[in-house]
Amino acid sequence: MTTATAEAKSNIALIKYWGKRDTRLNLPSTGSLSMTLSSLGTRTTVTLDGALESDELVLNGTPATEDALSRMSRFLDRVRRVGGFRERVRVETDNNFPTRSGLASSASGFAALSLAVTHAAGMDDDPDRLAGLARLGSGSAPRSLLGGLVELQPGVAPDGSDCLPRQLVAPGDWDVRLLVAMNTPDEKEVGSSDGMERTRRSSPLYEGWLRGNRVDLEVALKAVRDRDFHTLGRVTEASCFRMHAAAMGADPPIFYWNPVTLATVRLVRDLRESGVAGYVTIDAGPHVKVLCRPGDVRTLVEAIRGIKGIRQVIEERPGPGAELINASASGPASAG
Ligand code: 2P0
Repeated sequence: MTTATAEAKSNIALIKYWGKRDTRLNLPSTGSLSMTLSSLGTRTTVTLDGALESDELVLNGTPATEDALSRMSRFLDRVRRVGGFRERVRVETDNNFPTRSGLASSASGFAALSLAVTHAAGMDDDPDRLAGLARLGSGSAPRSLLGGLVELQPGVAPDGSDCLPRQLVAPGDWDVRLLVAMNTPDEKEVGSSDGMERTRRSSPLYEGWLRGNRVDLEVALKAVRDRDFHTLGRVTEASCFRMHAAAMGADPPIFYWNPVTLATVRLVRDLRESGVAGYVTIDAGPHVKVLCRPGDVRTLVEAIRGIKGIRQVIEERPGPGAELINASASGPASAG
């Protein structure tokens, strides 16, 4: 048996990924730009066990649903093929935030799992290969492998070999904050993969979203290079609203917002008019994340906490990339 534990933080896209150019290889149609978080994340322990007949998944101390297990097992089958091993895998994973609620649990989950399982299987630690594997699990997972601000290019290669994450700013090199305003512990109704596929197939706004994204990403990359906070904030909001507009244009339409989401958006806009610079982004769930600078954190947090329906506001800063916590072996993983 060999075991390894890895930790990965969640990431939030400022320039969103929404739609795939290849669904089998999970390749994005658009580039994206994200911030890896400092506290919300996943810790995963993987054990390769020759005595197991099937993969096992324990999520936050409870055996996972059939759906979650089969998604993970399909992913592990691909890792087994690449890594040339046969053992079934026991996976124990803990998220320190609600799963499937639009807080990027699949990004941190598949980043941590990829790192842990490749290590437990004794595969080489080539970062590009690791990113490729993580992407097969979840399109946003390669971004969680790196810390700070990260770009993920869609690439053009049919095999996805040029779809790789790149660190733009290391944690600590630009002190921006992201306030995560949680308003419900409920799971989202439409998962990201289904939502983006439905948008691609049925929303007449999808083409416009793709065109807008290319421009938004260029603007955002320059803003990051120039450390131009306001331009980054404005384009962050634009990317978010364009993504959601494209999703709302799908058939049937996809709404991730609830009334508290909209109340939070309006509050942040009103505060901005009075000189408090926060910019919102929203993922495939109802929570609002607010990009801001350190000096505006207190005012924003106090104001957001005053909104009826807000349960918790978590302050995040650019955080670390995925890390191996420990690994041990009681015999080599057999090559298959
Ligand atoms: C993002 N999201 O860029 C976008 C914005 C949600 C909204 O990436 O199908 O779980 O596994 O590639 O990575 C969430 O989608 O979807 C996501 P798959 P994933 O963060």
